Amino acid sequence: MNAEERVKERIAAELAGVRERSLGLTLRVLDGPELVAQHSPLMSPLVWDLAHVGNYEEQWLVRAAAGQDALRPEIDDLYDAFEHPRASRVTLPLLSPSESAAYIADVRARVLDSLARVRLTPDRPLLAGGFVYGMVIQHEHQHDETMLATHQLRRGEPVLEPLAGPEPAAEGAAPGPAEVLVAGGPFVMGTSEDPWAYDNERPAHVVDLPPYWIDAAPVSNRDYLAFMESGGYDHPRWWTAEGWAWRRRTGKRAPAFWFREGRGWLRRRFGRVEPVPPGEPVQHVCWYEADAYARWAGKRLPTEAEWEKAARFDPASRRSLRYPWGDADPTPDLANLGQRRLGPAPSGSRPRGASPYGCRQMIGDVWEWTSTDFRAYPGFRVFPYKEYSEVFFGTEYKVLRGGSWATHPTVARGTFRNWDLPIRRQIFCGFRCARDAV
Ligand code: AVJ
Ligand code: FE
Repeated sequence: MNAEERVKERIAAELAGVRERSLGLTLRVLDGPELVAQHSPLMSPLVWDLAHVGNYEEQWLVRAAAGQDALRPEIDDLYDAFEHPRASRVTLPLLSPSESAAYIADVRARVLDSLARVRLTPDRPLLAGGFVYGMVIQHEHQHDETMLATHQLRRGEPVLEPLAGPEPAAEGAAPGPAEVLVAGGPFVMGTSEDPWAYDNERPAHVVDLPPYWIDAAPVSNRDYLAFMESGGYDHPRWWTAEGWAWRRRTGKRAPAFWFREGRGWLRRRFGRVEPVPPGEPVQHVCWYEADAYARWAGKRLPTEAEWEKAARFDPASRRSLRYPWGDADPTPDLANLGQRRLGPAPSGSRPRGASPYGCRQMIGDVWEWTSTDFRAYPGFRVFPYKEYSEVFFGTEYKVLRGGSWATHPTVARGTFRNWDLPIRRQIFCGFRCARDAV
């Protein structure tokens, strides 16, 4: 088998895998009314996500990659994320669940049929290394993570089961330093080589940083409760002006999905109510809350560059690795990814997956807020369309790094950049802190 055939084999396997995942979040677990319902104004009806990933696949793999005619051009507008805000999608004449299932299967059959004939050669940048197929696979996995956030917001009986059993005891928190020191100096940020990297991760460029300390693990519920119990939500001194305005406007006093019972805290997760586990990384806090916690702790959020250097720079070889542990693909003992469990592992888990500096859980478990606005790297070029990244560049969105327990290994890597508004809490986000080394 030559290199092109190997890439095609991987593409076919990944297309099948991501579709299984999408069906397991929709048609296999919920009935029609639940699929078309709006579970939260923050989210699309699940049936919108399902047909949207099919329409995206039609546009990029049937039309652009294979050069075939459009199947259903008249529905492009319905599934255009820029035409209709999430809150209004429930009012559109969307395909029904069964029509959506038939449509995405129809698209998929054409994609598999044409994949055999498409040439993944370097003379067409869209196809080189299978890029556009990787883009469509990553797109569907990202929507699967979005659908998991919809499931988390949904009220009603639980329908999701973890793919793997409970976290094995041996993988639980191991003692390690609370913070690690990253020496000052340059490192290579981003990538020019990764064939499936998005335009916003490119190009590789040198960033020189002063020395800093960064937490070896994500902030836990125990840590966050200490902030809450010391009046963290009551004192404007820990909050930026915007953050305090958010705090006052919303009346929030705890992470999303937490509620008080007696003297303790419970949380609702995928329809199950349970005591808040102290050792788990805190999830469902917005950027303002993360930033306030960090100030209260005498620290700050890491910049995006600090996060990436701590995650993937190897001071011994002076190289930036693909992942904290090296260049090998993620496995369950290295990172908690891919919805294998329906939540993060205890803070401090998986020492084998640590970065050369000793930071654990940089990949998987929770998305980590950074202090940095989502902007283009120097030398950025739109590829292949400006609505993926470029239209979001500016000061509105904050960068999150590392992926969560819900992120698929094909999406999680040391250079991947996520972004969201600083008020958002429904995504699977947490944070770790940093501070200057003086
Ligand atoms: C990169 C997760 C912010 O969900 O808005 C999905 C990914 N882009 N469809 C998003 C995406 C187009 C994007 N994020
Ligand atoms: Fe999308």
